[in-house]
Amino acid sequence: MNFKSFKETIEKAETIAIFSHVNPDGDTLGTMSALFQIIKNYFNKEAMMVTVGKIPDIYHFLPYIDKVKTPDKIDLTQVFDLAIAVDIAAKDRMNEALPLYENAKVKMNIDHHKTNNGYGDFTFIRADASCAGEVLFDIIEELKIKPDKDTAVSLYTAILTDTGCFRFENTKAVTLQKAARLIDYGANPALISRYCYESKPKAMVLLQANSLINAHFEMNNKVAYVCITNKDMEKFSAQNDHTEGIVEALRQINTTEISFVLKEIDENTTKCSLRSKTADVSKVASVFGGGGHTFAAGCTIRKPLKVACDKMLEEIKKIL
Ligand SMILES: [Mn+2]
Repeated sequence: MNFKSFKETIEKAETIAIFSHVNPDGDTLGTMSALFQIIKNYFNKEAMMVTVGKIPDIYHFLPYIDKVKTPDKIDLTQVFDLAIAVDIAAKDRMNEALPLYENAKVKMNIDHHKTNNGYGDFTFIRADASCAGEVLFDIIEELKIKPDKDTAVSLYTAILTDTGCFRFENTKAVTLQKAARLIDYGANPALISRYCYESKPKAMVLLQANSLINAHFEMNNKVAYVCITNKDMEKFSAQNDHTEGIVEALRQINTTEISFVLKEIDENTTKCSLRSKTADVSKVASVFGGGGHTFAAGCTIRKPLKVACDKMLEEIKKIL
């Protein structure tokens, strides 16, 4: 990895945009917020932060996150000197913001998804890293750039959330060592945990309870899944990001090998999140044009909820 190219590319650029993926999570937002601050404090430059979809309420504590723009608030024909995608496995995860990335003169890609095909002129992709935030932390440490307190908060949030509070397989000794260094730089672990895990809206907790009560089980309880309709969402006044955590709750069951959540988007579109304990669910997701990691993947299926469900079960049975 050519760390110098990170520095030189940012130094050369006058206008910079940073992209996070659609329906942003703690890693893509934390990494974007950290990169924004590094560009601001170390390189003395302003960058524009872009995302698609709603930023979950729990992440509003992240520094500068109120500056993030959605495509409807941006002139998508402008040409940036540099566009940087963070935590974006595939370009189409930028959705409506993609033209802005494509139009940029130079493109950078910072990620940790093994399915990332290496789009962009300068790529920093490490599948062994726990999250995109860890890749960025490695880059700045290599360049001897010291994160300030707020930057440490953003990077710590990326690591904390993508490792599921240091519980998932991507948690390694180096992950904890890096998290510890970020605490030394000023990140407050108890406070960040409280923001991320104990600040859930009531609608989210009730939607999760309702989903678990109505969960389905297949193949001797090895497969656990739920289907969430728009009606369910209305019933609890739930927002799209309120489905987060349900698929992990299903995996917690001791018999579960693979869990998935199907969410109705409209009558012909269904979103799917997959988790597993040992099977490679990124393979299942890629059948439907999605991707992700071995134990955590996702896809969008252009079928009605019921049909998508049957197709998903069919594919899962092939790998179990
Ligand atoms: Mn990530």
